[in-house]
Amino acid sequence: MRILILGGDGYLGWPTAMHFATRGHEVTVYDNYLRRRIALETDSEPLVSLLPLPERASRFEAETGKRIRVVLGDCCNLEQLLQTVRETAPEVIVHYAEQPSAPYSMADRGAARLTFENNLGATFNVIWAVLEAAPDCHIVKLGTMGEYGTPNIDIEEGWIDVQHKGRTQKFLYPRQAGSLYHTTKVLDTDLLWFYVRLYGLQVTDLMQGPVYGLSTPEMDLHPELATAFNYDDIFGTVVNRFITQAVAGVPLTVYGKGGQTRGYLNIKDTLQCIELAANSPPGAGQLRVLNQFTERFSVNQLAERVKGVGDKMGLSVEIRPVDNPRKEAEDHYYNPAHSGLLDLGLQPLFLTDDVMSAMLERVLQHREAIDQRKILPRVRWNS
Ligand code: USQ
Repeated sequence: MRILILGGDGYLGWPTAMHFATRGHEVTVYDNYLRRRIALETDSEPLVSLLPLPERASRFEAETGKRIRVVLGDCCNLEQLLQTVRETAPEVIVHYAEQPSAPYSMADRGAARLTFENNLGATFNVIWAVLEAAPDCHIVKLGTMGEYGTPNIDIEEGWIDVQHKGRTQKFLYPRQAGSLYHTTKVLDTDLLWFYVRLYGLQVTDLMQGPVYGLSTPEMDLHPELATAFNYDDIFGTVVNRFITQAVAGVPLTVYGKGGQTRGYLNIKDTLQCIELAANSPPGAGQLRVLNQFTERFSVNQLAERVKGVGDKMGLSVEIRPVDNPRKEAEDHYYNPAHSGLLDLGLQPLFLTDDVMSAMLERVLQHREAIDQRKILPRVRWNS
């Protein structure tokens, strides 16, 4: 397949590009380094610094003989994006090109505006680039489980049948996100659904939970092929943060009561999910929504498990709850469906003790690079 990966420099974008290129697909990555710029501005650089994309692609070619074409461009520039879509004639576009940090989106007015304009502007332009230059292309879009929030009823996979006064209609499942970032993803979904309904686009919208991990077969080929592994409060997701905190000897930062439950997945499973979605397009005029996670646990359960494995490795891990910087339910019902990707063939890789100890070992190799000033929360939701 000809695959265009928007946001191909990111935590998920770069491993996705290598994954598809290794399997013989024709891969182009497109990125404007927005995440790198925000990381610099907010003092949130990843654990190991990254080569520029063209140099990473050269390293990948040297290791595998496979080529990844790199275009440095901005999805918010429609002409630039259109040109790339015309040149690459993609059969699949994987759209990751969004500001992905909930805390950043809540930092101040400037960060909120950037998140809003970038995320909605990018999705709008992706839609129009496809309509004008590749109308049969399948858009695989990264949404988030956070679109649903934490309702007090079961979460379905994208859609729900509503019965009202004796009649029934299928609607998008109600969404109520807990940050502006998550809300931009809600708005993306509505925008995509509009263009699917009225213009016949084909879209898979993946509601993904927090991802963890720093190893894929391709990343493991050479240190210069690593992805952006963040442990700071801005870009670091909770599993990656707790693993790094355990290594640094910093008490694990459970926010509030720690009953917050989410659906998690290994970065290797993200790659499986994207590939499964790309291999089975939903068809013109279809919006397919899949809930993308493999297991769920609360923040407290996660902290206890990291402590258990860390202690066995001699790290003596402490857990110290901190005042929750976010506005979120700390004790809630959470029962989301997630059978769609399993039906497509997903073989989950769970967060076992072995997986955690491999992550701890890997982060231990970079212990000296951990900057403890990046760990405690620096953004409060209501400030
Ligand atoms: N949390 C802690 N301590 C920490 C960090 C986080 O208790 O040190 C808690 C948070 O309060 C939250 C939960 O852990 O309840 C998950 O937080 P997170 O930072 O791992 O995830 P989140 O901010 O929701 O965002 C991440 C990605 C985002 C993706 C989302 C999926 O950054 O791009 O969309 O996970 S989901 O959470 O399902 O919406």
